Amino acid sequence: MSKRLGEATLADLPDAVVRPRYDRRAVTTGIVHLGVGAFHRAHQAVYVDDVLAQDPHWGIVAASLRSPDTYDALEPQNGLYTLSIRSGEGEALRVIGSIQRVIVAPQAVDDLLGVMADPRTRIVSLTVTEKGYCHDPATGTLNETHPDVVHDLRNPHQPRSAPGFILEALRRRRMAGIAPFTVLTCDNLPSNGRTVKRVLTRFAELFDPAFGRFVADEVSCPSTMVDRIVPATTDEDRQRISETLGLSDAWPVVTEPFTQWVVEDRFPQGRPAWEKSGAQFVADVEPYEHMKLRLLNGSHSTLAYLGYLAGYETVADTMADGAFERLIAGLMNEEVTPTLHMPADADITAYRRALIERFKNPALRHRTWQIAMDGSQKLPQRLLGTVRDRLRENAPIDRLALGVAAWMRYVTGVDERGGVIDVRDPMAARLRETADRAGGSPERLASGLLAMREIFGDDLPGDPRFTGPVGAALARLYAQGAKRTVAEWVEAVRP
Ligand code: CS2
Repeated sequence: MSKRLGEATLADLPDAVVRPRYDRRAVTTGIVHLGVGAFHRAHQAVYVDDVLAQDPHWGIVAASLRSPDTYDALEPQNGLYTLSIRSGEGEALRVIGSIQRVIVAPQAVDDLLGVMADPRTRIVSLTVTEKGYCHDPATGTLNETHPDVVHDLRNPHQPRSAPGFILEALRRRRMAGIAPFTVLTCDNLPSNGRTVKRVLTRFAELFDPAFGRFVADEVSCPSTMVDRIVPATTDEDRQRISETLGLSDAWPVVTEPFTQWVVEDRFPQGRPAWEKSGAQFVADVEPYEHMKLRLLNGSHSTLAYLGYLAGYETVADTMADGAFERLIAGLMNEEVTPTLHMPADADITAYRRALIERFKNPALRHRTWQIAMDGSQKLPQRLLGTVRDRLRENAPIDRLALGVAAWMRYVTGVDERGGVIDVRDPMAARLRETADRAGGSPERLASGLLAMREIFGDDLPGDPRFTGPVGAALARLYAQGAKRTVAEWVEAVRP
């Protein structure tokens, strides 16, 4: 395949491929996005693409905070890339044009800060994953000893972290008398807007108390619930999509038909009319966020650890095992749903039913290994918050405990056949040391991991109603492996 997807070749696309219906040269930048991964490109960038024909002031300049990979792929394509929507029924392709330019932050700090400080930029949005907020996952407060925080406090004009970039850009705007942009976090954190505000305020305060007060009083950080399953793109996806396009696309993104975005409507500098592309604007996102983090992501992580240990490569493969499907249905219906307090118009039953089908989507090869990443940052909001709510009611937590135990078994770095697990986690080294010290004893492993307060907080490690079921589940996983444990667990806890 010789020709590349780009402005010059858009006209060569087959008719079935949807493409931008607006003049990209007329688009101006209104949004700077930090963390230009596959999720952003299959979610927010699509909502923006939908509105640019009516309102061209919201183009995106997207930054990678670390790797140049996305820049290398998209720059020769003028920022264009293909969105593939896949299900058992087939594949639909659409070229997205809302990303005007990609910046590799470490190589172009001033370029990025310049666009962030430009008065035309009214929103800075983020998908930097849980670990990108430099916070303590159990408490949601800034981790003041985080190496990037220490670095950025010493070198405020040359930041490395997402909060460091935001603060330096806000400082420059403030000096120039330009109103702050709205900070829009699109990561799966609990109360994500409030969390990012807390982190930014504390970080600013460490520079200067007056700056801390300015951030607290003047910077709007609406919370959002984002939902779309976007597995990492594979070489097979690249090849298949490029063949259909008749042009090569170095980095298409592949996703499911489902998409949801619930946003708090607090944008003092204005915002795109995203409601026209299906976003829901509400006064309080928290109930939706809880629903999504606990039902979807809690199930996802449980499936990822147990499924990986059982030898299943993808979520769909794991769900094809009936015992795993029953476990997840039971987790959602019996243990998670009673902790949710939803507005009357939200249909949890329909959401749960749709989730089971989404997890089973045979066309999405979502690897259990991918979801298993960064568990230390994910467990608190996905499983442990639910555990706390259940314990407050003295309600059983057997399935939640099995999920936590599976994470413990997984982070030992050795699978059930003695093979190595590539554990990716900012705390991987400590997790590994703890596992090594436990020397194969499930009791010692559980107590070593439970001592990590930044994950389990100060309450759970001392609560036998939590440590008991987790210890029992872990012992079972060691004794008989994940597959048999799940099969027996489903029978044992059947209501
Ligand atoms: C997944 C999420 O990788 C993960 O941890 O649970 O990325 C999940 O696919 C999205 O939150 C779905 O909206």
